[in-house]
Amino acid sequence: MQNGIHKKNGATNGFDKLKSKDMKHVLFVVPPGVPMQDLLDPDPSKSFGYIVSSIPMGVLSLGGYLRKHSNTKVTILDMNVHVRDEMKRGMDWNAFLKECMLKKVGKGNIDIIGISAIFNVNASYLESIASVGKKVFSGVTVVAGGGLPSNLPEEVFRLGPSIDAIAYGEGERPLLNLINAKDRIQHLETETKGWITKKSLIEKKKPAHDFVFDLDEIPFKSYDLVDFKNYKNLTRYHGEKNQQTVTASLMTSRGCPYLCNFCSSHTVHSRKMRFNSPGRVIDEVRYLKEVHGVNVFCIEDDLFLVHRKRALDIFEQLSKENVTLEFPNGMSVFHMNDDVMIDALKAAGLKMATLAVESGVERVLRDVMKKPYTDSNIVIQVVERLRRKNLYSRAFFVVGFPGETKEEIRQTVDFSKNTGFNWIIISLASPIAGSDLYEECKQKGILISESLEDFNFSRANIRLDHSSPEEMEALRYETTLEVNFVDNYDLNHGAPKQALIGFKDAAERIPAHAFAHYFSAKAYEQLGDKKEMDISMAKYYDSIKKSVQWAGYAKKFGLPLIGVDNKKIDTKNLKGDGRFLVDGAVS
Ligand code: B12
Ligand code: SF4
Repeated sequence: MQNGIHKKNGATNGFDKLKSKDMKHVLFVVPPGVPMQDLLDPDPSKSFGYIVSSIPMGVLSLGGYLRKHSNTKVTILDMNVHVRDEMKRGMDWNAFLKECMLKKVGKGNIDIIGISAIFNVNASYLESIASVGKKVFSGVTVVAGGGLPSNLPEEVFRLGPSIDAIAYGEGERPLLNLINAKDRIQHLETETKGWITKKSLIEKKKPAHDFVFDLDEIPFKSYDLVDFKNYKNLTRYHGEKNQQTVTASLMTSRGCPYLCNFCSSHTVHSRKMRFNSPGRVIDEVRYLKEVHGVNVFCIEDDLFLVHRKRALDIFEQLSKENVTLEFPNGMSVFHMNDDVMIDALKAAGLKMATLAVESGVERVLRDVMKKPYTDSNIVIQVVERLRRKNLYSRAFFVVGFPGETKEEIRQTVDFSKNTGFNWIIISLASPIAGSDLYEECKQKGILISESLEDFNFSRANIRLDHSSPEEMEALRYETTLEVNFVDNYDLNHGAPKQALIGFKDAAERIPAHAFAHYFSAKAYEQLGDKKEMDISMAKYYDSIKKSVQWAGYAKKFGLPLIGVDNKKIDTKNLKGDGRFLVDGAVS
């Protein structure tokens, strides 16, 4: 089977053996997903060392495509992994980057460096990658692709003057044409399909997407170029987390026809959907299982469930594969409000359903977010169905949009408390470049910061007429504490083991998380485990003794205060744990 799969999809190893003097070499660099200012900040509560990363599917797809259709060697340098595992505080970024490039590439030169910038926070690394790359590899062409450069080309060239060109949208075909070009710079200057250059911007040439319409034409991603051990999940949400799991992300379709105002996906993948055939999806699953030992699959499609027949077909085949299935970036609730779909999902390996609920208010869903569903009863019914099938539900919410009233935000918070989700993740509306929300905020002049690094789902970056940024950040943080810990659904309904999943995860990621320890103790108490209960309580008391922040939250929510002076505890000006704030996915 393994060889069959290899041959069928042109995957992979054999191509590097085609060494010849004409062989080209492309180095893809994935910048860290944390702002550089946090990376270099000596404060350990910043997100350094706390990087959530998953297999970089974009560059793996490009790598597979180039290797199939051209005589190209591909190397991938994911700086998330190197920063997390090798960088020490105080290190010089450029020197570290250079060392990583040299180590990764070894002997030989590079023809093209491709920077993959799918997130706004990648902005601060662009110039260093381009300029260090140009110093290290003579005559190299540096291009950048992904959502950030596709949406903000002028800004990207301003921040990264050493970048030669920007790939607009999906990069498979544009990059293949570039690698095959006799004169790369001339090709970039003349080709607008898929490319943007400084010259084309000055000449106001409109770039055009260059999509692969039949997704089955793209071979399996070049998985052999990454080490799956480096992507052992850092959260329980993005891949099940335990020693035995090996996780891979899957993208089985591209594009989404909907118009959600906070979303930028269409600017890269378009609103016209394209799908891998079910057979091809299962082939890739089997390949990953057999060759890389993958047993947890994170489906990252924008809208996997939209094509019901295809989805059910894939689930049916997956049910024979004995794998765990996750949808970390949210499932469309309105496509799963029936037991047939939920049974199929469960049989395919779903244990935790992640629901893209976004708001509990119909007017906000319809008029503000432009969501494709507006009936909150659907959410209530789906949660009920999931519960009946013993499936865990966690829900995504977003608040803080222009046009959403304070009362509507309160209603969404109440909805998140009262619907019976096992866990919630609440984000602040963040105007990502390329989204309608970004355009609206720019037009109304209500962006608090124009710095791309401040486009973060836990930091308020939209000026609202009813609440200050600090109030919004506090509301987000405190709602998270209240719903997930103080009023935890499982703890209140006699399911302490299930409650511990979330508490332990939070405690592991943020060792000083007083609430995680206190409510773990409550769960152990229900389980009759006195020893673990005492350990957790001791950690709780230690945390509130050492941290005025946690003591403040403990007082605010009426948790016991021993070893601290109650009168001195300030319950105002609480800021939360830095890391808790940075990573929207934490709790
Ligand atoms: C998987 C994923 C993640 C993973 C990381 C993925 C990784 N390691 O690469 C994790 C979980 C870490 C993640 C986190 C977040 N994500 Co996310 N994520 C995705 C998701 C679902 C899939 C990305 C993907 O692999 N796509 C499949 C591949 C094939 O497409 P691609 O990556 O876009 O690559 C293609 C092109 O961009 C281009 N390209 C890319 N790189 C390059 C390089 C070169 C040289 C060239 C030529 C072309 C090129 O060609 C590729 C092939 O066609 C997208 C949604 C989407 N539809 O893409 C959101 C998306 C990228 N995420 C988004 C958001 C908002 C976030 C979070 C802020 C969420 C949160 N609340 O915390 C965080 C931010 C993380 C951070 N560090 O800042 C937004 C965009 C954000 C932005 N522009 O800043 C997206 C678009 C979702 C959306 N609907 O708006 N995410
Ligand atoms: S948020 Fe999801 S459903 Fe809405 S437009 Fe984006 S990808 Fe589509």
